[in-house]
Amino acid sequence: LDRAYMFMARLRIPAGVLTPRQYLALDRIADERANGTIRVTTRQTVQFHGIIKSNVRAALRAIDAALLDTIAACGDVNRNVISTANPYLSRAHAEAAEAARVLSAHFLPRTGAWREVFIGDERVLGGEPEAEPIYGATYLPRKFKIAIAVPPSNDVDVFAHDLSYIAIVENGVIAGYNVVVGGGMGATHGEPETYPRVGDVIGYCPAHLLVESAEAVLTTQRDFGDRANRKHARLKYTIDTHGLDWFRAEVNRRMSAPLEPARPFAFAGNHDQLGWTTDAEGHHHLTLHIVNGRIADRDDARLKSALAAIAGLPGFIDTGAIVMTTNQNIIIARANDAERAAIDAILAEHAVGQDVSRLAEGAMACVALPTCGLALAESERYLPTLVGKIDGILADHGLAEQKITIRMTGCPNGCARPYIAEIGLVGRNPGKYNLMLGGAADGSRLNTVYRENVGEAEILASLAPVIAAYAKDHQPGEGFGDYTRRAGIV
Ligand code: SRM
Ligand code: SF4
Repeated sequence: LDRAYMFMARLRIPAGVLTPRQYLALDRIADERANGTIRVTTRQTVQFHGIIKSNVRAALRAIDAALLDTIAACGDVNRNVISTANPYLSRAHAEAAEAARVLSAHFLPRTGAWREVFIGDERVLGGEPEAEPIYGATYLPRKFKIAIAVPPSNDVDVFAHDLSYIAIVENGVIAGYNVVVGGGMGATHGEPETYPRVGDVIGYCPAHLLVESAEAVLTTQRDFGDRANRKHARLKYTIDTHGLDWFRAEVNRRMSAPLEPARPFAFAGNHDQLGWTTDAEGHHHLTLHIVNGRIADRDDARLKSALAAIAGLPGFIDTGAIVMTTNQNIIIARANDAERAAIDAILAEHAVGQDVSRLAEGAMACVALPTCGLALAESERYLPTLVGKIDGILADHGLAEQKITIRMTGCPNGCARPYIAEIGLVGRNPGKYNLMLGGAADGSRLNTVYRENVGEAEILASLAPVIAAYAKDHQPGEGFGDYTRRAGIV
């Protein structure tokens, strides 16, 4: 007997956009080849869990048949390129999504190995290293992540990735981008030489130099990143080792024109705007809250069936879109008036409510147990319970309507970007977390450890007086994270 191997598959979906038919294909794969659920990730794509070994090839062939793939969704390469959600909102949003697709294609490994191994393409001998014009024979020292934001939304958390672009919109089009480098979340408990870091804005590049600038940053990391110690191999460490000025000069040296001084920008927050919105052309878009990204049918709400019914709506199936967000939500996009009414009816029929607390709206948890081999504590399965309890404290202090970002991970790798949340919870041991406070509401600042290795009772007991003090003393418009800093709580 062989061991009962089980796999996770993560798709590459730059900008997170699917046609309804592609979504329906994924819905079927979840049932036929995986554990019956679809998981929207913090990088705007989806994962399948519980694919048993004998189903792996069939699952990947079905993904390929839907004109999708899992290439470079993992590995020491450029990962799924994310952009501010909903390309249908404005021309600038569409341009940002297109830029994400262009970057994704530009940095896609040229090797045919994925198709040879999983899809059954004929093997081609030789030529592989030469076939990788950017990665060469040894690829990158570590994973590399790119994000694009269209202000005022910082839904993608531009300061958390190796390389980010902040769109500078002039007359409705993207004139260029501020370039942010050196963000990253991963750390290891007890190893202070590993740390989360927010990115630095190093300049501005006009839109036509987007790919060139990305290649300059990525190849600088390729050539100077630490290849001896994987825990020190991300771009953030390369920058801290050599210095930001050196890094900027090296990037400029690789470009046809140097980066210009950064342009002014302002972010309003990093949450998704839930609910219906209508664009200038009259199309409706519904941002649907998905609890920690898990699309499943439960006794109380049949979300998975509802989304499949919506994707299959006559008319919408050909002209609509399903868009993943980097807050683990889904946008049902491009509905006309009649489709909007039908979508509302389907959601009601399947008991999919949208009555979410303000705290739950800004909550994100990584997958963690039972599938993540690196998890030290629960996350996806536990955060909703904790949020419910913190909701009670907020309501006691008249703060039920207060927006607060709360994020939990089952280990310090930071997959739900917890180190920039206003309330961060990072797993230490079963049932125990580091409680972090002081992140900014727009994702621009790291939080700080407030209590170490604490369980639920202590988390609630620690938060209650801070919430009470915030209710009493905060200035008009002052966010929870900003208050905890000003009041000297962290
Ligand atoms: Fe992650 C590893 C899940 C976004 C930092 N991440 C993993 C693995 C594959 C565990 C493993 O290596 O064995 C997790 C799979 C769990 C499972 O059972 O599915 C996992 N990461 C996830 C997802 C699904 C979390 C989620 O709940 O949505 C996200 C999928 C992203 C995607 O679609 O591509 C996910 N991971 C992130 C992010 C956030 C982001 O990219 O915006 C981060 C922090 C940003 C960063 O990279 O600095 C992140 N994941 C890590 C790390 C730490 C990297 C580091 O620099 O130290 C690891 C571990 C590693 O690479 O060694 C990791
Ligand atoms: Fe797993 Fe840790 Fe990432 Fe959570 S943060 S999914 S526990 S690697």
